Amino acid sequence: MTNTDQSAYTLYYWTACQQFWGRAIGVVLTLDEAGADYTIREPKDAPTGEGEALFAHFRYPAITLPNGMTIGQTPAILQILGQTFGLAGQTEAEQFDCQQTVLDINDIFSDALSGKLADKPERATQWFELLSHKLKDHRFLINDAPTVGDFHAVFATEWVHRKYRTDAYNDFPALARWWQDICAHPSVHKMKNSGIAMLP
Ligand SMILES: N[C@@H](CCC(=O)N[C@@H](CS)C(=O)NCC(=O)O)C(=O)O
Repeated sequence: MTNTDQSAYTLYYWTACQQFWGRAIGVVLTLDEAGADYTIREPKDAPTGEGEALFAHFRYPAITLPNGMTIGQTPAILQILGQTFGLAGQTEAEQFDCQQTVLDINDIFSDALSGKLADKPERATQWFELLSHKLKDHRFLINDAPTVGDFHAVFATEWVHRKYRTDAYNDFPALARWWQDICAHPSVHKMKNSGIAMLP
């Protein structure tokens, strides 16, 4: 990360990620993994031109890309960055899988946040079985290296632990192994030891 306004990417998120990483977790991990040149600023600093106002510029993260466009919606941002940096699968099949996986993960996050996982543990089991299946033949969710799917899953898992169960993956050995591996991955290890809270 740099602190100049000349960065190729400018991410806008609450507190400029000085107090918590929150929904920016996957985006920041992706930028770090790629070694991208980026700055994080507060939402009040986001562009307010006509185009930006049209995409409901009150929910963040949003990111200004090197081409000058400012984009919102976390899964869309992850998709763009993943494609740009080769962190969204290598083969066509992996890339398609990665697109679905990011949205699956987003649903798991929503179910955790809304209390649906706690209300219906069988739903949690279905999700965790699906993720375990994705891990059947490789170390991370799409292949043997982390992708935007894994980085977004760090965010979702933090919410699963907070709103459902801290031992949620204990009955799912592949998922428990994945969590250990992704937490030991350098960009994730750095974030989790940053002194900044993962969630608000
Ligand atoms: N669908 C959007 C939702 C973004 C969102 O709700 N962000 C929250 C912070 S994590 C926010 O900015 N909330 C402020 C508000 O809703 O006014 C995404 O996935 O990025």
